[in-house]
Order: sequence, then C-alpha cells, then structure tokens
Amino acid sequence: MSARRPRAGGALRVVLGDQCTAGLSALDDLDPAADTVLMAEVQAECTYVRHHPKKIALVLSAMRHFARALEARGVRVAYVRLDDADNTHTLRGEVVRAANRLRPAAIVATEPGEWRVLEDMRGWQDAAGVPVEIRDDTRFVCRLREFRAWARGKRSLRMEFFYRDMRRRTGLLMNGDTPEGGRWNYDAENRKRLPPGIDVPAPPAFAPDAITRDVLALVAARFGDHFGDLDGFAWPVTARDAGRMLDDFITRRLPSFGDWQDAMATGEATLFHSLISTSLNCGLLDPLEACRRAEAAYRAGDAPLNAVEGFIRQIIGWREYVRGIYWLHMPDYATRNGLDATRRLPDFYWTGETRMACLRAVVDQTRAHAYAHHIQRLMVTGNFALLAGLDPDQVDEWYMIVFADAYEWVEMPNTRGMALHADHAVVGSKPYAASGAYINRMSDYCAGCAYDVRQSTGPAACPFNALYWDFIARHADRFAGNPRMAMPVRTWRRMAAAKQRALRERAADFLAAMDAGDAV
Ligand code: FAD
Ligand code: DLZ
Ligand code: SF4
Repeated sequence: MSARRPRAGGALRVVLGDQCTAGLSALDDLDPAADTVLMAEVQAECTYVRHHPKKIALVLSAMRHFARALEARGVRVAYVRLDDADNTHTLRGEVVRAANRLRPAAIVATEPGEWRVLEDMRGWQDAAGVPVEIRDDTRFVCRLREFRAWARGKRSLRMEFFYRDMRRRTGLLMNGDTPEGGRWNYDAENRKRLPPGIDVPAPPAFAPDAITRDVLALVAARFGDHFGDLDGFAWPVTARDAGRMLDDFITRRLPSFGDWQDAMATGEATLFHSLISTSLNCGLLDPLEACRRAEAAYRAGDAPLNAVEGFIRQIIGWREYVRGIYWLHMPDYATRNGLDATRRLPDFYWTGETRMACLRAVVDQTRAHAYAHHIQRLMVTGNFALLAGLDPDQVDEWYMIVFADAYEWVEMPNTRGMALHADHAVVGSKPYAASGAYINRMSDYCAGCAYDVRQSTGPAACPFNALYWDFIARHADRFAGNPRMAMPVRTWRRMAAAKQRALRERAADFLAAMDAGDAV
C-alpha cells in the first residue's frame, strides 16, 4: 500500500443500490460541507447472479434518481457510472478509489442485505486504510440484535409469535393489549378462488423518464442476454412514484387483497397484490408507512379487517421475520439441503416450454415482468421444485435471478426455507407440498392444461399428483414423526400396493422424461 497522504477530513458515506432512502442510517449526521456520499454502479453487483434486466434497470435508475435528489439538497455525491472508464467494477474497489481521492477521516455505511456484501464491507477498513463504521439498518422495525434476543433459547421460531410481538410493538391493529377484532390472524378468510368476470384494476405503470431511458439503453447493451424482457419497464424508481404505487394499492386493491390473496388466474399477473416489494426492498418506501396507511383505510371503513391484517402481517410479520432468520443462520443457511435434493433445474424454468399450464404461465409472466405473486412463487414454481427434488442451490439462484425484488435476506429464507423445506424446518414446521388439486382450487390454470388434474397415473395425469405422492413416499420415514405430516404419510402407507406402484411409476417416468429434456 502506498504511503498515506494526510486526511482531508469529513466522512465518506457509502450508499448501496438497495439503500436509496433519505433517512438511511449512513446519512444520519451528514455534514454537507465536509462529507461526500459515494454511490457506485459496478459490474460485480450486476452479475454476481445474472439478474433479470428489469431488476438491474430498477436499481441503477433508482440510484441515479436518488443521487440527483441528494445533490438537490446540497449533498456532494461521488457517483460512479457503470460506463465510467476508471470503474473498478467492485464495491470495494470503488470505496478504496474514493478514499484515496477524497482522503476522508472515516467511512460510514449501513449494514447491507446480503452476507457476501457484509463480508466484503468488513474488509474495507484494511483495504482503504480508513476506519469504517457499519451502522444498523434502521429501515426495519426489528433490529437484528432484537431478533437474536427474541430467538434466544427458543426451540422453534414460529413467525406467528414474532408477528404478535411486532403488532404489540408497533401498535398496529391493536386496542391496548388486544388485537383488533379479537383475533391475531384472519388468514382463514383469505383463501377464496377468483370468481369469473371479476374486475381486476390494472396497476399503475410508471413511464421511463430521461434518466431511466439512459439506464434502459445501458442495460440492454450490457445485460440484454440475461433471462427476462426489458421492454415495458414500468417499476417505480423514485420515492414519489413508489408512494403513488402505494396510494393506488390502498384505494383500489387493498379492499379485495385479503379475499383473493391466494388466487391465481391466467393472464392476471398481479391481481389485488400491492406490487410494493421492489420499492420497499431498495428503500423507496417505508414499510411502517405502508402498514399505517392500510390501517387508516381500515379505521376509515374503506377496507375490511381480513385484507388489512393480512397485508400488515406480510410486512411486519413475514418480511421482518425472514430477515431475522437469514442473519441468524447465515452463512450456514445458504448450504442447507435438509431433504437431500439434487435434481438439476429443468430448462423450462427458463424457457417456459412445458405442457404444464401453471408453470408455463408463471415462468412467462416472470420473464415479462420480473414479478410473480406469493402463491405463484410458493405453490407453482416452489411446490414443483420441492416435489421434484430440485437442487436448492439451483432453485435459490433461479429465484435470485428472476425477480426484481430479490435480495438474499428475503429471497433465501423464502426459497430454501418456506418453499423447499431445506433449512431443517426453521421457517416452516411442515413443507408446503401440494398436489394438482390445490392449484386447481386456487386458479383456472388446469382448465387450459394438456394434463388432466383429476388423473394421478398414466401419461395424461397432472404431474403434480404423482409427484406429490412420490415426495411423501421418499420422505415417509422423515415425516412420520411430524404431527403436521402424519396424515399424508398414513394415507400413503395404507394405500393399495398396486396404486402406490402406479403413482411411483408415473412420477419416475415423468422425471426421467424431464431430466432427458423431453417435452413434459
Ligand atoms: P403483496 O402480496 O402485496 O404483499 C405485501 C408485502 O408484504 C410485499 O411487498 C412484501 O414486502 C411483504 N411480503 C409478503 N410476503 C412475504 C414473504 N413471504 N416474505 C417477505 N416479505 C413478504 N419477496 C421479496 O421481497 N423478495 C424476494 O426475493 C422474494 N422471494 C420469494 C421466493 C419464494 C420462493 C417465495 C415463496 C416468496 C418470495 N418472496 C419474496 C415473498 C413474496 O412472494 C413477495 O414479497 C411478494 O410476492 C411481492 O409482491 P407484492 O409486493 O405484490 O406483495
Ligand atoms: C442489485 C444491485 C445491482 C444490480 N447493482 C448495484 C450496483 O451497481 N451498485 C450497488 O451499490 N448496488 C447494486 N445492487 C444492490 C446490491 O447488490 C445490494 O446492495 C446487495 O445485494 C446487498 O443487499
Ligand atoms: Fe398444473 Fe396439473 Fe393443473 Fe396442469 S393440471 S395446470 S400441471 S396443476
């Protein structure tokens, strides 16, 4: 390392692409006269997985808009663009380069959303020769040390109990110590099938401005070969537009969010979902504000309790919980494969070329929008991966690549934990395994499918049916002692041997054809 020049003073405040938040902890106590904010577009963050081009465009455009908003407030921003000639293309390289140039007295950052970035950040001090302060990410309701304290000594970490604590702590939907309506959870009311002819409001689309158009051209040139369409980019990239997305949800979709939260329909990518995860996860929207707006709609009589409770639970419950789980169990979590699944991810996860109408619909929609709603992720692509025994590393990578809201802290516990049950039952006490009957109940996909959802054996049978029983059979010993899985295991064990054989043969034939790359 070269001999150090004297420090010019001030702090170098690093803002990552998913930290586009005015109130970011790294920006607390910022002194515009002395400090500089560093934001760097780097190839390494665009390619550590081959993100959907819409995700890259979203993050880079949000970064450019955020930098401009900081500058408008008189903040000095050292902004490194992807096509800058001197770009080192790593976060560490850019931090070191900025530190060498600006000679700050300190580097201040907010903890990142991924383990690999935290590991990198921990090396910045030595690499740059400047003290680095890593602050808590205060954009979450629950600090990581609070989550660790909650988890300490507990044999199982169920989301439901964590969620109740978050309700008490935030006061959301609480009357003193009592939950609004007398119950904590109204999920049982949120599993309705979509009736035919229902009017689904189209979500707002945010037309690209000049900054986004520049980014789109850059992304098309550099990452156009990644999975996913860049055309029709319409995600919010500023706090203002993220607020408009939230407004639209609260007034037009929240009232029906609960009833049809789990429904799926051909040609309907978003139904009554909020579409705010991309904005929440890169810092354009405050999760508590979203919850408070939903509660206000309920208190004003504009949205029913089942919808509002369901929405709030996703945010202060699931979202905070999966983050806590991720940081509690990393780095070991990323290698867990509790069900010993090793099958290669089939090509139709990328091409959508399958005779299974449900998978085709979800993959095609994901390619187009970088979005699928929760039940599509969990019960179609996730459920298939679980039943077919797909390798969790490959499935994890697929989910990281294809969704515009994907960051490891939220993607991994949902994929490895909730969908694949690979995390040694930390997130879920039982796997979300389901046959075609579930998909048929919650969607209209089966009506347009080459397979018959009512059949379980033979070449015309819905693959999910035989795969479901094959999954139960493969793991019968493992699940027999699990009270929540004992019933299907008993049913399997009592099934006539000929029926068992036919189901397992159908599953084996299907998987062999899939592995061979035949049309399935
Ligand atoms: P809505 O259905 O309107 O829900 C409102 C908000 O609640 C969401 O914006 C989100 O912030 C939060 N939320 C809902 N469910 C969850 C959940 N299970 N975990 C965490 N937050 C939740 N979400 C991501 O943000 N990034 C991911 O990479 C991601 N990967 C997933 C992978 C799998 C296998 C599964 C099953 C789920 C995953 N989810 C992920 C959770 C969920 O599917 C998305 O948050 C949701 O679909 C985003 O769409 P929305 O904003 O319209 O959500
Ligand atoms: C996702 C992403 C992308 C595509 N590009 C950048 C980038 O160029 N610069 C940056 O600072 N951050 C980027 N990000 C977000 C980071 O990957 C994110 O901060 C980490 O994944 C931690 O959550
Ligand atoms: Fe999916 Fe089976 Fe229904 Fe076809 S029949 S859409 S494969 S669940």
